[in-house]
Amino acid sequence: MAPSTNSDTSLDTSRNTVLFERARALIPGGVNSPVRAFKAVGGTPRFVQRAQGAYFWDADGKRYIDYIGSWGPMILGHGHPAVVEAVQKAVLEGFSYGAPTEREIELAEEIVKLVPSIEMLRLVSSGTEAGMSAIRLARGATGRSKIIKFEGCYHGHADALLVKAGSGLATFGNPTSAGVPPEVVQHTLVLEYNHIAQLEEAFSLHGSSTACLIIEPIAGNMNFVRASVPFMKRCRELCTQHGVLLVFDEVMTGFRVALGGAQSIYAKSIPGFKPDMTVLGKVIGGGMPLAAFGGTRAVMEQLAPLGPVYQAGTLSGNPVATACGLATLREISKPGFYEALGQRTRSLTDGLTQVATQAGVTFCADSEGGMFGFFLLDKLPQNYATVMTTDSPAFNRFFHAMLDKGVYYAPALYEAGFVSSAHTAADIETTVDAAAQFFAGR
Ligand code: KE4
Repeated sequence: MAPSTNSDTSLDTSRNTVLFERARALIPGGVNSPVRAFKAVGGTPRFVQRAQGAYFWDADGKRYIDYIGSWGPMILGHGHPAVVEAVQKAVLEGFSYGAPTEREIELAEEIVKLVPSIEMLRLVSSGTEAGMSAIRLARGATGRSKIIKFEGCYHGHADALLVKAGSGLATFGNPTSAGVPPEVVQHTLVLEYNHIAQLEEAFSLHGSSTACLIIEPIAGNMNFVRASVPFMKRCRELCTQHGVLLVFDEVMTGFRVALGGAQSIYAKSIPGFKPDMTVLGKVIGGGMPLAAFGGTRAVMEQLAPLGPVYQAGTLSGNPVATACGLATLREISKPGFYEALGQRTRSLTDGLTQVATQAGVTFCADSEGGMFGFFLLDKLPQNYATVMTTDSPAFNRFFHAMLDKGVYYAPALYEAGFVSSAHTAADIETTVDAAAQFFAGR
């Protein structure tokens, strides 16, 4: 199939283009997850040939500094020796058994030790599966149907969660996807992130019939938006008052922003703060398909085979994935890991902010642990609507300029970025210099 022309209409013979054409013939959009298609930023996705440390090489052999890291899992960088060794050993013992293993217990023990709000947990294979199961469990445990989520937060693609805000205050949502019947989302209430008055009104209207409130505590699906402490405190108070389960979706923030996740950060400002359930993914699998949901014993024991809430999975607790996850958790638990990672990430956001400001570019950024976000806005946004006021053509120009210079950011202005322990000070300097060149010449 002849390669398509690239943006400057010259014949683009890059192998990425050839592969993209081949992929699009057989896989919808040429990708197995939509955001990878570069639809938001335009251009040709880079097909990864291999990755090591902070880098990957595309199908043309070009090296990129990788600030996606598989959308969060690769907190140690690609191919960490201890993780590779653990996976190599595990595969020689077998790929999958469909039967319990000691390593699932070891991983559960590690997670429970690091996340005190989790007394029991169930391992699954994706964040979507974990979020979907947590919602079902919340509904089963409370006997209630309604759920509350927030605009701009993404919790995977389970039907009940593919919802956009309805028109007006505290109304129930409309599907964001074809194929989701309105009756499936009729119980999902979508509120504005960080809007305390709206939250209070929603609870006054629906608190007694709501099973759970699910939230990304630092919303990485709005690039990087923190829930304010007063807002999070109010979420906890209202959930407690109305018997609603507070579900923390830490698929992205778990073990990424801190060893104890975002909940450990809120617990520093809100004495005794704990969610009732936590959804985990990404980092706990170290790059292999593994996620989890956990919470209090009383809630988790409602799950089959103990209780009436059904949930299952052929590859749940997969022995190779648990080996990968366990090796990852052991590395990130080492003293000083997050202090060093946080400083490295902050050096990136501070450097980018400095060169943008020097060039007179409207720019702001924020970071926590190994997760960061930046905005072509004059101040950090507090909700989705503000994030989406960003000048997307300007973002796209920045994205492609950096891509051309071998710096790989998320191909969408509403996605977060990630720094690994493999990123060096030199990598950060190279990145900041590339941004400075773009800002100077924009
Ligand atoms: P997965 O089903 O993709 O493993 O996890 C769903 C999910 C749940 N909760 C949060 C907070 C998430 O960020 C995600 C998935 N994140 C996206 C990136 N924003 C994964 C990338 C993709 O969809 O390809």
